[in-house]
Amino acid sequence: MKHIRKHVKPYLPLLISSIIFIAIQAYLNLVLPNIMSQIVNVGIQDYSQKIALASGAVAESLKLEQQQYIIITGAKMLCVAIFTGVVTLLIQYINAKMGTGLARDLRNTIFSKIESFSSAEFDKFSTASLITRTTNDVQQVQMMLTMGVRTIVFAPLMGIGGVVMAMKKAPSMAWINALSVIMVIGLIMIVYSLAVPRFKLIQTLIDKLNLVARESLSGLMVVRAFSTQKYEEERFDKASREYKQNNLFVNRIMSLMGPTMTLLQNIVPVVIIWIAAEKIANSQLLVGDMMAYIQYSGNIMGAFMMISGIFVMFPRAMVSVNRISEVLDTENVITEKENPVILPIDKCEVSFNNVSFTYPLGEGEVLKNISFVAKPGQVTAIIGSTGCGKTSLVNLISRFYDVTKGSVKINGIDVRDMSLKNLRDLIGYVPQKSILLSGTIRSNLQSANQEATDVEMEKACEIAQAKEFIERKEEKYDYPISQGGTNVSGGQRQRIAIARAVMKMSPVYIFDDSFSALDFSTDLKLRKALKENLSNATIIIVGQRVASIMDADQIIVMDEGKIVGKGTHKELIKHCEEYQQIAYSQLSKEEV
Ligand code: TTP
Ligand code: MG
Repeated sequence: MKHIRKHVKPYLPLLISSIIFIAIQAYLNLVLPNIMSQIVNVGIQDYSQKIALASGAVAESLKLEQQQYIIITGAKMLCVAIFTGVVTLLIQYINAKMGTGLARDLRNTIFSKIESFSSAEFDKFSTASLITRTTNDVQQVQMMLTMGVRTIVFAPLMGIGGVVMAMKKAPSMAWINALSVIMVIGLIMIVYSLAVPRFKLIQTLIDKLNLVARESLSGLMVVRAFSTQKYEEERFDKASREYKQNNLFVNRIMSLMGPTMTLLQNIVPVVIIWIAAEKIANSQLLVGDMMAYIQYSGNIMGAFMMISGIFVMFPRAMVSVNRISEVLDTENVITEKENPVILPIDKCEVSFNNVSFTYPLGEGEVLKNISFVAKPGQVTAIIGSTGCGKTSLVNLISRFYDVTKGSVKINGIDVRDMSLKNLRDLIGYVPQKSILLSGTIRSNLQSANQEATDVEMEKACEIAQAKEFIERKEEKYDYPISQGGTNVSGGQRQRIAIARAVMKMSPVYIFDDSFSALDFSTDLKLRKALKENLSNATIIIVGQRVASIMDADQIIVMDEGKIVGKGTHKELIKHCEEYQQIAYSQLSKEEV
């Protein structure tokens, strides 16, 4: 709740003015029946009696007076009604402004919080759930605020005011109101107990629906290739059916309320007229008062009805509030020290010192006792079978995760002591799965370095062997890139991602299996260009192909999370069994 409170704060003036207008609206609503009863009691009943008793000219002037009275009082009613309309409009306007504004702020806060998440936090929430939390859950909160404020202020005023006014008009009929209120409360309680338990369920079902839809849409190609449309359809159908059933249940119950209330609202006036008729005949009650009484009893029931709406909405919104708080309260695992060290963007030596690592949600150590030094001006290659922990290892340098034991240091400074921005400024990183953002080639490249000139950009693309295919395109650097970069080939995507990293002109480069989609000759040209142009940089290359790493200054051979060999190609081929196996499976005797 504290997050919501914090977000409401800027809207306090709006909130207060909304409350004031709502109070005015309630007051006007209470005044109206009273004026109406005057028309009937005085304007019709009193004057008619007087006119009946008078005669001739007196009667004529009384008739005129009666007409005037009715017109003036009617005009009063009209004014009140128009004023009520204006006030209602104002309330709607203020509430809409407040609600949408608050929702926007809240969404922004959640979004920036999510942006600060590291992989560890992303593992905790699913992407689908994060999306629902930023959209649907915020919407629930927005609804609660706008409707809630209205109800919390308006309904009690209306209810209490209605009771007071009704008691004034006809105290002897109070039991009718009491009875109708009891019936309304009973109805609310039944609906409440049936519907509320489903709300939490509905919110999780939206997550699930979102997840299934996202998965089968983003993996559409795979679904088609394996002809699993039917399976996916059934999966979606199941999720959607479950959602539908619960929603239907809740809505059916809720929609029962409408007709039942209408029934009550129509029965009560009949009862009132029935009882009042006798009192009127006995001159214990005025007709106008009875009419006002009917309206007040309607107001009282309406107030309870509104409160019931809140009772239903509130638990639902609370579920959403909690889901939002869960995101906002998540403590980032990767945090900065108070006075972080800032290293100059200069030569960097990366060292692993007895590093062990376990994934936050995983079991068992993925990396065990890793120690090595990657020196500036050198290429350090990491090779090993799939799943041996290469990606996990390089991810520790950029602090996508933190080490469990040991330390990763840059120029002797623990990466955990550095400012995150500084750390990441030092590193040009090409992930194993190259991801481009929607936009153009230019916007993707510039995301790494806003200040880079066109010449620098072209140079980076030349190094990454991307220049040629980019310049063959009609739009060149303004070639549009679709979401995820799916409209360029895998190899092209990799090369744009490499160019993007090179654009940073950072002292450390990490290429996680980044040449896998390139043919041998491009691979060779690219590595040569890297060596020539980034001669001072610390380059760490994760690779699968011996051919592409055999000329590295240092090769680290990994197996099941451990380092099993370290050295140059020549040394390893002599002494390291695992390396020999990999090398002989890929190269001919002469090549080795
Ligand atoms: P990786 O570090 O991804 O292994 P790798 O990069 O050597 O493999 P590849 O050549 O295929 O790219 O994974 C090592 C282990 O860590 C593996 O058992 C899976 C596990 N793991 C997680 O539990 N969570 C993760 O986010 C990742 C990336 C890996
Ligand atoms: Mg990997």
